[in-house]
Amino acid sequence: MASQNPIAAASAKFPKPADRTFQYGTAGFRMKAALLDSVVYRVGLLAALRSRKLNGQIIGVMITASHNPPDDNGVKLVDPMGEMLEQFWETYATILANAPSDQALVEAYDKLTADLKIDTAVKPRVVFARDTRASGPRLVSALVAALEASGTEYTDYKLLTTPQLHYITRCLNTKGTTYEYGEPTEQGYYEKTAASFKAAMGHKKFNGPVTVDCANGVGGPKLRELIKYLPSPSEGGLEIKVVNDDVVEPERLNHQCGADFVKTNQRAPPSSHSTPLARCASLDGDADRLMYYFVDSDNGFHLLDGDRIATLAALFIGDLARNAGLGEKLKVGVVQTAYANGASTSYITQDLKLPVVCTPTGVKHLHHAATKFDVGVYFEANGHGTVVFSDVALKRINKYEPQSPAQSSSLDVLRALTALINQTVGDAFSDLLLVELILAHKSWGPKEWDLTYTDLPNRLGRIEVADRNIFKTTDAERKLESPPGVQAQIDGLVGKYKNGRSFARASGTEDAVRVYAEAATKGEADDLAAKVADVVKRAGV
Ligand code: 16G
Ligand code: MG
Repeated sequence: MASQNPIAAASAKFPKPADRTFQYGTAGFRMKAALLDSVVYRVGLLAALRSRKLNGQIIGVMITASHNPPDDNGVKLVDPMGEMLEQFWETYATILANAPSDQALVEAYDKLTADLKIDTAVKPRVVFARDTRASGPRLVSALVAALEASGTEYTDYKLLTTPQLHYITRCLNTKGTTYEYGEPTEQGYYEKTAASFKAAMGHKKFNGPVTVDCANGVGGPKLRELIKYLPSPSEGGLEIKVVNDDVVEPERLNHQCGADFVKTNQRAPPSSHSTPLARCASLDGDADRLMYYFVDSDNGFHLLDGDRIATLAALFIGDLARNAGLGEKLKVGVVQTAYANGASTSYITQDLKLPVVCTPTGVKHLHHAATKFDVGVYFEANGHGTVVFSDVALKRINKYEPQSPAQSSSLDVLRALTALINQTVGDAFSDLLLVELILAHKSWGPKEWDLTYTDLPNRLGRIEVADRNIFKTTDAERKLESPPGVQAQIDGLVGKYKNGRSFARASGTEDAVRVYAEAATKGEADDLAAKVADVVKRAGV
């Protein structure tokens, strides 16, 4: 009898809304929180299957909707090394989420167990955390119901940033091995981050404070916690001013603040009263994205986005490797998406003389490509990203005997950075500290950073069409292969603009097609974007 099956019995408490089809998108399931209970329950089952399939390695589950409005929520899985869920399993997530009844769910679960040859004798293990959304605790109960019904051992890490959960997942799975990543606790995260920051800082001075807008999300209280572990300004440490850290009024989350607000509106949050040339940064709602910005002496706003963080990190790490005597032995490369400003790509290839790879949108694609380099710097323009060091690179960095005091000091900084930078996923905290260290080492303010190259004017548009799925891309989303003929029209338009570049792709998170265009002047970029949008509209009816 189905009702005696614990999975079916618990599922009955979290019925699937009949009229909905769910899809594991670019970063998990994300929608209005009211619709998510059945989805979270089923993701809990999938986490159990995934852990069993991987011989009881620990899987992470994060409940967050990142930069989305307070009424939304979402859920995503973290693989044992702290990476995003292996792509193939997204299909299984979608299958479980859409099983129309409790009985159909049990059948789908059993079928996956059989098809994937999962050993049911293995005890699954899962850890989970959530951001500050009001719906979080309710969704946690759906998750716990699934973990109990599937006989899973679990630990609730309560409130964490997304990158903290990725960190803890990797620590747990590497504990006691030669790849031990750190202490699998929130405190362990702060201690590791603070110790490596201090080591990388040396005796460098920070030129004034950095103000961090925490999007009124989980990043606020967690950043305040991290600060307790960092050297204080009176000890020569960095002064971090925390703003927009109200997590008591849930409706303030991501409202008129945060990384997405700044990137989309190309302006500071209205709450910001920054003085000229002061460094400002914004996190998103789960602290895995970072944006920098400043106003100049004429009150002009300057955004320093993910492309800027990537170029700054690549410049600094490339120099460090050379100065440490490891220039020939460490292949540094940069990974971007089609959204990267063309000027940043030219700067990396022509000035920094480093290779650039372009991948489709979404952290998992960039991360994967970055692991192919000894040192892979990857960032999306929207501020998601990190730097990953391969095992070979880590060995070389740790074993190398410096040949001079100058080599030795560069090597010390490089070693500290390998520990500071979160290797599992982009982490706004470690990215923030990395940027601050680089600026201090170079004695640069935001203006010097901004002057490394000049962005090409650009425009991003959003077009609603009847069915976005007809827009299929190739060449890392830079070209449309369907509908037929559309790419030729875009090419024809692009050819008419100096430094013109444009592409259209279906969003992975919203029901829309996005159009990006850049050109030599703002007017031309706007014009090109509008014309390409027209082509998309006509093709999409
Ligand atoms: C998700 C992705 C982000 C990507 C964005 C694109 C992760 C953790 N997040 O937020 O990397 O830039 O989707 O959204 O992978 P779009 O497909 O709607 O343009
Ligand atoms: Mg996020």
